[in-house]
Amino acid sequence: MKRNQPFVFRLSAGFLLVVLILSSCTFPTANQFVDQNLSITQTFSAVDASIAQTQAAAGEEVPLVDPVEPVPEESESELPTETPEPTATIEHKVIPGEAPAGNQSSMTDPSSANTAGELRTNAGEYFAQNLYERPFNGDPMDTYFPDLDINRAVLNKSGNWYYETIQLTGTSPEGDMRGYYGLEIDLDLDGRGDVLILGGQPGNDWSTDNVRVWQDTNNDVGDNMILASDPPQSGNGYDKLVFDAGIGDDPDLAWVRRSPSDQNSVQLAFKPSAINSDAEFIWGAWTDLGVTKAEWYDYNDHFTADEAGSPLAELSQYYPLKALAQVDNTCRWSYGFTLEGDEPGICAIPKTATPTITPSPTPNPSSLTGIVYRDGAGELTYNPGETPISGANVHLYSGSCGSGGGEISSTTSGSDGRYSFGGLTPGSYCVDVVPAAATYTAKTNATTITVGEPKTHTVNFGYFYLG
Ligand SMILES: [Ca+2]
Ligand SMILES: [Ca+2]
Ligand SMILES: [Ca+2]
Ligand SMILES: [Ca+2]
Repeated sequence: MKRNQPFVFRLSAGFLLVVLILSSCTFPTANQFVDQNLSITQTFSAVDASIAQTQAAAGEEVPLVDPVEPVPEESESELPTETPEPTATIEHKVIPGEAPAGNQSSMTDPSSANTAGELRTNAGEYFAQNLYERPFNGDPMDTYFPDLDINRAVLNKSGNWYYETIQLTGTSPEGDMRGYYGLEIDLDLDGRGDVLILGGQPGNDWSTDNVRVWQDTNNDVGDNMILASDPPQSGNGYDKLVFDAGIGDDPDLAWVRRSPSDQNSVQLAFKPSAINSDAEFIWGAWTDLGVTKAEWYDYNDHFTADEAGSPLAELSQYYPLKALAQVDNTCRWSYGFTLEGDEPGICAIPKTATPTITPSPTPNPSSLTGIVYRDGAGELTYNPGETPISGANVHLYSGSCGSGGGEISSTTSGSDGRYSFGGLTPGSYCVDVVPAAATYTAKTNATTITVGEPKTHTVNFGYFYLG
């Protein structure tokens, strides 16, 4: 960051953005990650070149660049001490806190650790739909990058920060996290990413070093066919770099670190303003240490399947990995709203993800049974041994007795006097019986039953003095 100081404050924020837009949107390539200072130098070399081009093209002075102090690149690191200026420091006003526990939005991703020895992946790779599982070097795929292999990604919001936690399979052999880590956000849910946030080579403390935020200003991420591969790329992908290692309108916009509680996890923090304070969006996690070019998103629009190669040994004619390697991403999930299932690029919605809130109808509907009998004792209570009446007509009505509900069903008692109705869903019913021979002095009245939890209801119908 120190090397940034003289540069930043010879520019206004507004002019800086112009420069950033005009300059390359790439982030340091795989070979540069080992030297963050080198990558920063190169970034600003590119910006300086853009300044010169802008001046030449416009044929005018750019007053916000100090014309009397052209600074040789090799002396930039000494400038803060040699020419201290009141504004010559990126002053962070706020720093993210602890990522909250919880799981406001998350997705899982396959680990390729188990098949790495066979130089292949076996899940999570679908080039045609912009879904990658490529935590390997390109051909011959003999180096596996556990620190690029996403297992899970979680997004939570707490206070004025979004926190993304990416759980990787492991670290580098040296214990480092070598890649760029972050997420792509689709604000208008059209399957085209709108914001890309990536933070590289995180250390143990929150830092804006190597953290960049891009926007797509002309909605061409995804090219002609959203998410689907359609090279050659005709658009410019993420074309506007709005935050670069603390440089931008807000020096505190986005941060990265390793998780203090899990050595295999990386955390990003960003302000809602990075995503237009949109509270409902679709997002997906990324790791990248290969192509690392924001303007080439979606990668399956930039590369053909043949150029990109494939990690699917024996399953793909394009095996092994070629130009598109050392990258992993997840399917996409919603934040702040419930997916309907037809949104572009989302993870498959498991059936258990949409629990039904209707407690009924019950899986095993209730039933109603009973015996029609000749009540020898006359108390209208069935006693074993009393004479069953067969051929009696038993009627079932909706609603409680006397409510005027219509007849639902009817049946006839069997030779043992028994009847039954099945398939009763919760509610009230009225059951009544008319014997085949209708001479009696007393009978069990029509009876209301209330069906709730699945069970077998019993109503017996006795007749006293059936003659
Ligand atoms: Ca993975
Ligand atoms: Ca979009
Ligand atoms: Ca496309
Ligand atoms: Ca674009």
